[in-house]
Amino acid sequence: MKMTFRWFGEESDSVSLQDIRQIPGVSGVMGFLDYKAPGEVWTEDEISAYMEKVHGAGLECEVIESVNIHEDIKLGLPSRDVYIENYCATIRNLSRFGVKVIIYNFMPVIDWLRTDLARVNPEDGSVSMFFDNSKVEGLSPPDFVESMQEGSNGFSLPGWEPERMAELKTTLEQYRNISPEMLLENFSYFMNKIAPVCEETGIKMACHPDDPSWPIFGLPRIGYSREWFDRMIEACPSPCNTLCLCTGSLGSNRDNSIPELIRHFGSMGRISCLHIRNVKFMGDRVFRESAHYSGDGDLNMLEIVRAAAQTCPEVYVRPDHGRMIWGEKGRPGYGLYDRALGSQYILGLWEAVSAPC
Ligand code: DNO
Repeated sequence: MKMTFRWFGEESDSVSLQDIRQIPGVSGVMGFLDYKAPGEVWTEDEISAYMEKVHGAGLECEVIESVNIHEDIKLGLPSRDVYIENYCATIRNLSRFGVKVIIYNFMPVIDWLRTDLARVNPEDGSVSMFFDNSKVEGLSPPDFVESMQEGSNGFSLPGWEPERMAELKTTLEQYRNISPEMLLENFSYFMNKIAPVCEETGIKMACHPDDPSWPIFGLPRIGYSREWFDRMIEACPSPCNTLCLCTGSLGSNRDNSIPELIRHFGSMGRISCLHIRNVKFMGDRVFRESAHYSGDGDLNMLEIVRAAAQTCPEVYVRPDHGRMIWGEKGRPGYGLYDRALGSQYILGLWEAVSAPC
């Protein structure tokens, strides 16, 4: 297992590489070029500049999160072939700099979604992200964006960037006739086209689940259950077709047992990355993102870590979304303190479950 930390780059992160380097047991970052639009080639010069900084700080960058998929690929439009070619060029370029895994998602239009980015937890004054499904029911994404912008204190969610939002109405229209089955076919087309390049370069693709893990806004979704992920793997059996199993995303749906999912896909060799975070349910499809500690949320971290240590011991891990604590201000979910605490908790569990009896 390698413990890593997400890093958005110097201009876009309140956390520095040195901060990350000082967290015990964290050996690298899950890296990102935040200025690249979906569909663009990541050039060698751009990757090299980013890697120089990370390596200069004494950290590794073997995982990239994310190289986002152009909407035309998900929609299966004829123009997808150009974007798939670009994707292949990016895979080749990243592999030249020691990247081993690329995380991505196949969610139409939006990435992860919360209805409150900064909800104060009354019992201790910490601040969590929060989701209440009744707040999105009956809303369309444009209504939702408007309500988020009002309440987001200037923060934006990844996937909700202004350029994407400008195209939103047209994109939504294009998805009207796309069923989940068609989305799966478009996934299969994409994955089977890039698989030879992944195999030649040794790169694994790691699909991030839908978050929250059920269909929303009437958009088709295929990444939220064991059944769908089984079908995604069947659609492209190449060993490069793997998952970034996010405990908080899949755990938002109470039908998913996270330790069971890890054992299932881990023993098939299909988990390259784990995002570990906890959720606390406050009703059906209502939850807040809690501290990583099992006692603070509804997921059993000991069983999660045990399942991972037993079935995918080589996995890349990062502590996912933390709360804002100790007065910290940062990107929602991506402050330093709570995630650093989470990393130590996960490392402790990992050490304990791996110790010989
Ligand atoms: C949320 C993240 C996601 C993830 C993408 C992968 O905090 O885990 O935004 O990076 O879905 O493409």
